[in-house]
Amino acid sequence: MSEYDFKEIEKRWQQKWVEQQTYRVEIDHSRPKFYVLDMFPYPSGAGLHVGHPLGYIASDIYSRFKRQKGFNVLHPMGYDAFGLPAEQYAIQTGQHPATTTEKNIARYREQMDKIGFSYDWSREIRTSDPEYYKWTQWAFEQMFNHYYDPITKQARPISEIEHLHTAEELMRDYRLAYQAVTMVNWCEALGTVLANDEVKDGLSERGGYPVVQKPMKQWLLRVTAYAQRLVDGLDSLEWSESLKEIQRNWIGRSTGSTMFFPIEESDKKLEIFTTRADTVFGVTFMVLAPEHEWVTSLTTPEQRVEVESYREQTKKRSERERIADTRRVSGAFTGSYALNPFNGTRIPIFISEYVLAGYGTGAIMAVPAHDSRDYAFAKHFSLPIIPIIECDISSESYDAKDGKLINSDFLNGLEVKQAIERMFQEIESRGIGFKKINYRLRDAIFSRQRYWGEPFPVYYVNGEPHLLPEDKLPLELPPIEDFTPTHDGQPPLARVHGWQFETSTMPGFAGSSAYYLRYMDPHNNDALVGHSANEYWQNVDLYLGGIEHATGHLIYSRFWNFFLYDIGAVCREEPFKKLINQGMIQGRSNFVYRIKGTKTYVSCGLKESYDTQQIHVDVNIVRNDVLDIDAFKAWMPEYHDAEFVLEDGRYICGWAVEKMSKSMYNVVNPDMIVDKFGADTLRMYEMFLGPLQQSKPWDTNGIDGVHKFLKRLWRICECSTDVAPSAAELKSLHKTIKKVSDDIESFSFNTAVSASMICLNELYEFKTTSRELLRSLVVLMAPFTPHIAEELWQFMGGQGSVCDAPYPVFNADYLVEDSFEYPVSINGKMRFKRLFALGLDRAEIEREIVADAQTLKYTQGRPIKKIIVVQGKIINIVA
Ligand code: ANZ
Repeated sequence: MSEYDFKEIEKRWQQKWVEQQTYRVEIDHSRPKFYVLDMFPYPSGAGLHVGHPLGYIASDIYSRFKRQKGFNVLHPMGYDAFGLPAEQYAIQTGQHPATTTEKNIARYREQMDKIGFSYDWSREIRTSDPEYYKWTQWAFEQMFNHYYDPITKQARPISEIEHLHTAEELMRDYRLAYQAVTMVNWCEALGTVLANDEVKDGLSERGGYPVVQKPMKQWLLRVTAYAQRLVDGLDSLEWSESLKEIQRNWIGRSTGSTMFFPIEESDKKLEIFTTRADTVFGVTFMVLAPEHEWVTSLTTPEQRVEVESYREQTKKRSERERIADTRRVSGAFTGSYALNPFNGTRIPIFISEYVLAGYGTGAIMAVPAHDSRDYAFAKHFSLPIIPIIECDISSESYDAKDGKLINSDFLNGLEVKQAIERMFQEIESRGIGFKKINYRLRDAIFSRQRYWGEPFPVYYVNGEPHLLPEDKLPLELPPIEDFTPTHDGQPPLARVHGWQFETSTMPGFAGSSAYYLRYMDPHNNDALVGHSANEYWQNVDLYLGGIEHATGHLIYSRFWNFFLYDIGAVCREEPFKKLINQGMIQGRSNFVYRIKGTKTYVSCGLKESYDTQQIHVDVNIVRNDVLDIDAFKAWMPEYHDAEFVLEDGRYICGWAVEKMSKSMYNVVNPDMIVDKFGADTLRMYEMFLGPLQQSKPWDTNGIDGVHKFLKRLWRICECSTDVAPSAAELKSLHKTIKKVSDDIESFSFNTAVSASMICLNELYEFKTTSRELLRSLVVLMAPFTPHIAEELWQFMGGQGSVCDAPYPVFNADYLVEDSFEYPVSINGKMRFKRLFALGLDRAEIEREIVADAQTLKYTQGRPIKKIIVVQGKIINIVA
């Protein structure tokens, strides 16, 4: 063997893996399956930076580890290829999104290939591929043709109830994919609907154009039907408690009452939702959402102008802004009154934006004494505030749910919790309302007025939607040239001559909702996933991805999968058993310091003596915070004739941890690291950076250490011989086997790497040459550094690929200690330590310790009065 030539080795093994189809997996009933999935990437134009592969490396290590442990591991990869950025880019440049997506995918693939992942690429999927989105369209059609039966708590064919309802009712209340008029953020200038986070203060984030709330017909998915199952299912999942809590809050289950308040001089009754029915004697006004459908009929002629102008104003604000803004108090009086159903008190009815149209019934009974928003409103409009719990409300409301009730007729004297229970009965027995469970979760808007997404397999006859028959799927996205909306605000597909289908397309989450299933059986023409493939692979055992998907993707895909489960298309209800969120890799930026108004740059340690300006410098021309001066001069024309004030002959840069981004010149490209140090070093180093689940800065400074480790591994294996391992060597190895495998199981990859390093150091101290031992070490390293492991495995006579070398089995016997380092205490003071074999008897230990030079030193020649030896624990000497 020779030098560790990582370039040659990595290239050769990557080729071999392809030729030998090392990572291809098939159903194999003789082995247990294990499914490891990465959240597939959206292939953006910028390519991967070192932060992206962090999760991929971790899941790759886990996959390889499981494979060595005897599992049949499914570890696929693909692309979330539809989406907005490609379309925005198309609008700007005229390049078709299909073309740019293709290009970006090729770049991603090239970058990933260099890192040595064990993906089975024969299973690759792309959401924009008609063969794939056929199944997205198919699922949509199934949802259209099913409803949720609350009795059996599952989806049922719509045909079962079709004869009981009108087409409108089926659409409004039953179909799981349905059309409805909803409020959208409409931007006239851009001619499009915007997502909530694309709107800031009533203006579009891009361009700053006015955005108004506008009712528009949209496709929706009835996710709310599954709200309870989405909550309940969480208990069975191995997800972090914090992630589960995010989902619980998002679903927002709350138990309360629906109550009806008669309207004065009318036979109508206003329906409200409250979680505090016990406060009904403290109601001093009612509030409707400005969009509530009764606003017009309740508004008296005198109030019309005020109410209409208020409604006009609120149209400008998105719901999110309305929730976020708790300080601003505004509203308008409708002129009408409701009557308290318990005591007949007249209650004025207002409208205000703090009541949201989409939650509960869009109407509330306001109790200013015990709700802070109601309190602020009452103060603003000088409305009465009646406490119904003993408390002080002189400066703020008392919102807590405890205390004794007052001013409340038959509830007086009860504790709040008792009063709430009592009210559930009272409301029902008096026919005023009923107990009701509400969810904050909303049905998901499923259409976008855009081009680059799945077309809906829907055509219209007299405005009625009809489905394209299943055997005609996929309905392919037609090619177009102009990606902007039409002048009357229609989506781009409206421009396509002869296009007779729905013109909006499906949103980003459509294609990612069931992709994990397709990997099980990617080439099946008859089903999203065939029965036998699904029975074998079941669901994802380990899912790795970013926490930013906690609500969107991870709610939608659970919903989608629950539905497929209900209709018998899949065998598992939950898609992702265990989920790990990897932390973010932040950038570590570097700075140079320019003396203001000059071309002179001062090294960091000297900058205080000058009036300087801090400037970002490309981290790729800095090494261990030392600037490569020539590279700096060549970096940009303005630095060409730069001059420097150095420290010890070097220019030291300042640094800070910031988001990894192009504008801060702190983006580190994995290709560059692979080029310089090799993929194995990159893989190991990314894991070494710190705990997987925590965010941490990328810091290329430490990479040499890891690279050196691999060189030493190389060298020690190079000199391997046939000798049998010693007990000490075996102990070091087995300690490491235990540590590394336990750490991988608990996703503590950084400590696994350190343990391997410690082991190698020990083996160097032992001057180990045992091939048998080193082979085990190489197998242990293989998940982290597969290329060098393959090479060394072969070199040391291993059979087949190291990927299939069985994982070394930990043997505790090697760890049994045969000696003990005794603490020696003299006259009650711990003085030194001394090693004795554990088999040694007390008399022998006494004899040796008395003669020990250290003992003589600490007793200063005084006679020894007593020696107490506690075997395996301590030696006490009195002198
Ligand atoms: C009377 C009351 C008295 C309320 C009181 C609270 C405290 P959660 O837990 O989030 O479900 N509410 C109902 N619908 C609303 C809507 N569309 N927009 C804004 N607020 C709405 O909260 C339910 C409570 O939020 C309900 O109980 C209602 O105010 C308000 F001392 O009714 B409560």
